[in-house]
Amino acid sequence: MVAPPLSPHHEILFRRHTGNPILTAADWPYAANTVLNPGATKLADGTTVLLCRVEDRRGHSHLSVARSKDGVSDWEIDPEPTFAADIDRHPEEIWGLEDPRITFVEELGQYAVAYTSYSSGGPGVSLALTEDFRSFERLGVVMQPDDKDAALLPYRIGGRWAMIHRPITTRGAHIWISYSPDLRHWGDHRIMLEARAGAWWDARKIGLSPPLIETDRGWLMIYHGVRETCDASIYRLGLALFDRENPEQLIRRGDRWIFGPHEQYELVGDVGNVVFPCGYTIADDGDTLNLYYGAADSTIALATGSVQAMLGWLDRYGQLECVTRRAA
Ligand code: BMA
Repeated sequence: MVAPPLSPHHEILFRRHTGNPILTAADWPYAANTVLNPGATKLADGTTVLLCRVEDRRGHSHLSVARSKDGVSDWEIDPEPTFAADIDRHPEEIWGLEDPRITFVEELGQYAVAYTSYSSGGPGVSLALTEDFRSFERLGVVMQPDDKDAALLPYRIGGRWAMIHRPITTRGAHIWISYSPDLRHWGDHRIMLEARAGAWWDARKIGLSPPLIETDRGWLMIYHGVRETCDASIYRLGLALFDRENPEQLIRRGDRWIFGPHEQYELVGDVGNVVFPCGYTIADDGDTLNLYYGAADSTIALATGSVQAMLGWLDRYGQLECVTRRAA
């Protein structure tokens, strides 16, 4: 399948790596159906860690670590699942673990991993802590089903931890923020960004993609918007900017998508027409952003952009928006 040519008049914010997809099930040291939607981080020694979702032929997923010095090649993949369902102690993981998002939390000296625990009641959000991506301490379910697309902010805001997530309510699939004194008890739930309606590219269903990016102008959010057509759902990415001290305060929201499925590996797979990033790393220049994404729910791909370019783009294509805040 080949997509029609793109207009040369759109601004390009992300360039795909020429070696895409950079990781596939064929690279895995054990049998896997697909590898997708990795969380990402860079360790203190510069190693890129991808916490990859690996789906087996039952349809259940677990998480496995791939490490690389340059974040592109020579991946060392754990020979067995790194972080898999523990159904006896955590029945909420009965149908697997999906879509991890990693935040380094300096106060704890640990990485927080927010992931989808696929329970028999639907997908919920679970949280785990790790120092080394070898052993994990589970904090259990922090947002009950139906909820996903979650990531923790790296430090307390006004004394409280903050987490972004995407519950589905009768009003639709919007992005929410919630607060906690201890990472276990969550409340003060507020809508942060709403899906638009009608013909918009991000109508009806949106969700956080990778964790928020801290910039000198605020928290930059890359979010996914889902366009439902009679043929398929198309997963594309957009941008929004939030106040640094008060992250539920929207500053600007882009009116058009910045990245969408176009290459064959994004169009064809278990679920075609999907680009789905759960993680990024930032290069030593403090600006170059390596975005790791699941392509067509089947493989892992990489695209590179610039944080400053995204902020500049938001100045041109972003609109100030008043969001009505509603309590849960
Ligand atoms: C979302 C999540 C992702 C998946 C995407 C596209 O709801 O389940 O894991 O990549 O749908 O199928």
